[in-house]
Amino acid sequence: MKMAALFLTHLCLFSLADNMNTIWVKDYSDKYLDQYLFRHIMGPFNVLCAELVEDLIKLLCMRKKLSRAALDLLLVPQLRTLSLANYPGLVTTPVCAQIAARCQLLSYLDFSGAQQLSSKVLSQTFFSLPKLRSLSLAGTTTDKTVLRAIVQNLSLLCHLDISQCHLISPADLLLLGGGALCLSSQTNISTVPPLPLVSLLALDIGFEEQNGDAVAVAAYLLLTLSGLEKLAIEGIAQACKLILHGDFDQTDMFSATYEVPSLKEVWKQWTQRLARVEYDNNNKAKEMEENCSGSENESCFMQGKNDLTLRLRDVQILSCESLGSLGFLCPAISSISINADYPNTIHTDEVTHLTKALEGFSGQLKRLSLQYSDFLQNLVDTVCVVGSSLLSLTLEGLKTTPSSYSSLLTVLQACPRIRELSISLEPCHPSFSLEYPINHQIDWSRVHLPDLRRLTLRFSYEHSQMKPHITQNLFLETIIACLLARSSLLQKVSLISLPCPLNCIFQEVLHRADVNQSDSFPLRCLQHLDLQRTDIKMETVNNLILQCKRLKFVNISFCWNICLSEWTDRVRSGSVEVAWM
Ligand SMILES: *[C@@H]1O[C@H](CO)[C@@H](O)[C@H](O)[C@H]1NC(C)=O
Ligand SMILES: *[C@@H]1O[C@H](CO)[C@@H](O)[C@H](O)[C@H]1NC(C)=O
Ligand SMILES: *[C@@H]1O[C@H](CO)[C@@H](O)[C@H](O)[C@H]1NC(C)=O
Ligand SMILES: *[C@@H]1O[C@H](CO)[C@@H](O)[C@H](O)[C@H]1NC(C)=O
Ligand SMILES: *[C@@H]1O[C@H](CO)[C@@H](O)[C@H](O)[C@H]1NC(C)=O
Ligand SMILES: CC(=O)N[C@H]1CO[C@H](CO)[C@@H](O)[C@@H]1O
Repeated sequence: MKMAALFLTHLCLFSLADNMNTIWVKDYSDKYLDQYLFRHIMGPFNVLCAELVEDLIKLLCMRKKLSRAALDLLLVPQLRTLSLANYPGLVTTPVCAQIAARCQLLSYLDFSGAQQLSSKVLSQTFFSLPKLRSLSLAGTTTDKTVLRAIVQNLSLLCHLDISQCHLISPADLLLLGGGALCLSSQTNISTVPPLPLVSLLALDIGFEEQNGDAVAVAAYLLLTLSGLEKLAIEGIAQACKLILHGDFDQTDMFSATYEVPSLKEVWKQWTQRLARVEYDNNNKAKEMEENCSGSENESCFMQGKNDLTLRLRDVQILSCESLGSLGFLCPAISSISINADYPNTIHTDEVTHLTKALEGFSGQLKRLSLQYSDFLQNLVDTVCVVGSSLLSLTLEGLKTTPSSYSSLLTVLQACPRIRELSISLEPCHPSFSLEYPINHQIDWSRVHLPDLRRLTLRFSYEHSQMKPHITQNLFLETIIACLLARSSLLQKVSLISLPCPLNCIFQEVLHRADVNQSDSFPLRCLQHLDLQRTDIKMETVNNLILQCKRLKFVNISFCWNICLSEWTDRVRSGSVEVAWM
């Protein structure tokens, strides 16, 4: 009964979304939209519960049907979450005024990409949203004044994303520490506590390179925002090294320039806080300082047991330097994302350094994400040192040669517990025409990832090309077949623009399913299937729809073997949505 009610609610939402612009909003947009600007509207949506309005907005966003008029009617007082990330164009000054006036219960707000708002409008919006806990302003005109308004007004804020805000300099981030990071002469925020941030994403900010500043800022933030678990800023690992070594003097110039307390002072307060929390006597921290200050020797701290630690779990870093210090100061690290393409992160011949540095995280790392525009085979050792504990692996930008897929096999075998695997590759350059010989000694039964739930293999393609250059590639084909047939918990599969035939792989997997019983059917948990730009045929898609009972969505856009009439005549089964263009 509950299921039925749930289903009915969904149907109603779908219907509302479908008819939003032709029925629900029509009267309002015809008569009022451009003539008046209402602060408050009592409309049909005011009586719905918050979750329903939130679901409706999400649905309209997903279907790209959210209009200005619809938004006017949907900004109701009960809203608690609002994401306009896909609609930067809708986020205008009047819309902000409406949000500030009407939606004061909001705890989650996403304005990513809303470039047309001035920083003044942004700041004023936050005056009336005191309940915000999560805020994304990525890619907006957020500047110092906005940060100040955030610190002064959003005292509950736990999650802040200000990535790609080019008007913020690294030093501006010190504002997030509130009064703790300003000397009393800087009146306004001297009494404000630091934000209770759990996650802060602030990569790609500022225009100029101020590398020295970034490390100092990272050190200040690490010692002040003590609740941080997820952090993406420049210089994290180097800051950990600075803290561990007690090289506080290095930042004296910085603290004088920006009029902040000395890092040593901030460090003292941090150790005292920790001491208060964790020990009855704070002698230990003081003694540690006396014993270790000025020492160039990391092991001094290591001897003092690893008591002084940070809570960071999840970091995005731009440098492979000092990863050892990161691991030592932050023993809970379980997720690392590295952009090796960023200038100076690593050089091709230095992948071995990265591998060595990651060795320190062996057995504890659950997620690894690497952006690396070089050959897949270079990264095999790197993944292997942390593979045994990984639950999620993302590799992006890799180049391939015919022999790369044997490396891919090694990578997969090194990660037996993986649940999410996402790999973006560049196809082999056509000049590598030689087929890489399959070694008959390979024991394919060892390609077994029983916990895999999400699989993405995405090859890049030229937009000028209608279809990728397809060649037989037994190695890659066998790997895909093994994953599809043996990872029976797969829920989401994206195989995009593959450079090898795919249709026959699915046929084969389905064929096996016919033979065996449905409870061992390979794709029985599959819900989402994305096969853009592959050679899949409609007959195979129809069979998948009939056999995969949980399937909800299939994308077969730009699949050149499928024509409009086949798509129109597709089998209807349950509520499977099939996207085609
Ligand atoms: C202090 O706040 C006032 C208004 O609240 C503002 O005009 C002024 O610029 C602020 N001063 C500093 C140093 O930020
Ligand atoms: C600091 O040094 C003294 C004397 O060398 C030693 O007794 C003490 O245990 C050290 N304290 C810490 C926390 O390492
Ligand atoms: C660091 O300290 C340890 C123990 O006090 C010592 O054995 C080691 O030689 C020192 N290393 C350096 C580089 O000073
Ligand atoms: C069908 O299942 C049986 C036992 O579960 C297995 O031995 C056999 O290889 C399967 N057939 C195919 C084609 O996978
Ligand atoms: C399906 O794939 C096409 C082609 O890339 C894409 O433009 C479209 O947004 C996708 N459809 C859905 C509903 O995700
Ligand atoms: C309630 C509250 O603290 N409001 C503050 C919001 O921020 C502005 C300026 O940034 C302050 O002037 C308000 O006092």
